[in-house]
Amino acid sequence: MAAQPSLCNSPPPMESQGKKGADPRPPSNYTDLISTLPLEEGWAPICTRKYQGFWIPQRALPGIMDMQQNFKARPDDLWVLSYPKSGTTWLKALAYATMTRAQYPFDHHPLLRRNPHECVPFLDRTYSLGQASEIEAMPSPRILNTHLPYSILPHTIKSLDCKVIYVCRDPKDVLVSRWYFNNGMRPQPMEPIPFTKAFEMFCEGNCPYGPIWDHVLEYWEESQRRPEKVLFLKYEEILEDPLRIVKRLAEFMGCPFSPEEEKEGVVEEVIQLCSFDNLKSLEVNKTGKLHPDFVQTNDSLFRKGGAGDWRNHMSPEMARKLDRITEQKLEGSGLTLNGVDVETAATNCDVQAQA
Ligand code: PAP
Repeated sequence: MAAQPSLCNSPPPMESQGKKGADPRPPSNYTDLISTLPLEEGWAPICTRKYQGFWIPQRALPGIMDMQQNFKARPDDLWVLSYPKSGTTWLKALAYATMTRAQYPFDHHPLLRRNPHECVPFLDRTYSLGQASEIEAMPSPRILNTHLPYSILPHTIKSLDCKVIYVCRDPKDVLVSRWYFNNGMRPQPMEPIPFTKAFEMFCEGNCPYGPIWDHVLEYWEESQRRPEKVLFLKYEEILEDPLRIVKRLAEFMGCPFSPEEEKEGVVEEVIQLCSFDNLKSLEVNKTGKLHPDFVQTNDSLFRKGGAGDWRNHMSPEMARKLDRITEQKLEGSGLTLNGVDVETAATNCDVQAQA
């Protein structure tokens, strides 16, 4: 369904591998299999292939297949997992700041000099770049990240019962965030994807790592089965009550805040360090890049923040349609996802990311 010329073989965008000549490459023996998988180009320059039920970015697939076969989990690995554009960057920062709070003073913290994605590696990319050895060299306990759905995770993560923190977000805001991010990747003279086209593709489940509902449901069901191992969070609840969530996060990670820490305001310090405004204002997040070949600078990860920006892009009918699909897909699961609902949105202002 590509209306644009194919970009599948063009230089790599942010969600795909770099092309630096010196980078070791992942094994190419998956290429034949990948070429047989259904192809989707509507989100160009990200081209996706339907792999084990999900639209996975084509450039990431060799690395992901390599990871599925060869990744060696450790029992104390902590996984930060998400559907893209659901709050990954924020959760990485919060988990990393929580885990390392005794190691670094807050005014000299690595998060002040490094983007959260550098502190918590995104394995889909690391493996695509052929840099798995960097992950193997990390000291324990490691905090690691992937956008893979539960069913596609390397099996050692499951067999070793690793802890998982998953964050989800209102699909309407995920779509808007994805749309901006994707448009930022489109080289001149490509026009932005018309929002109505992005909306239709998203509603059909066609979006990188989608369908979103299947992704979220897999982790939701796992969190119901094994709550001590899978912590399921919503972006909107972190916005609403960051103090409660960060304390919960620390307990889950096995490093609860002591009464003294609470009295000294350490939880608030973690929240402040990882806040949207703080991270967005840092030089590394204004001008830095995660890889020299990426089109975007890190500021594309800190666009607007908050809940409800969908109102500025969707008609109430479109929002109702997407809400209805979400409700149908999640029916019977006990999970709801519609952060700021259509009726409330008509009267309230945005819930901004001021945590
Ligand atoms: P990724 O999947 O590419 O890693 P991810 O971090 O999941 O992206 O999502 C980006 C969204 O999180 C952006 O939302 P927006 O487009 O609606 O603005 C970004 O602004 C938001 N975000 C990033 N950091 C924070 C933060 N510290 N607090 C709140 N929201 C944040």
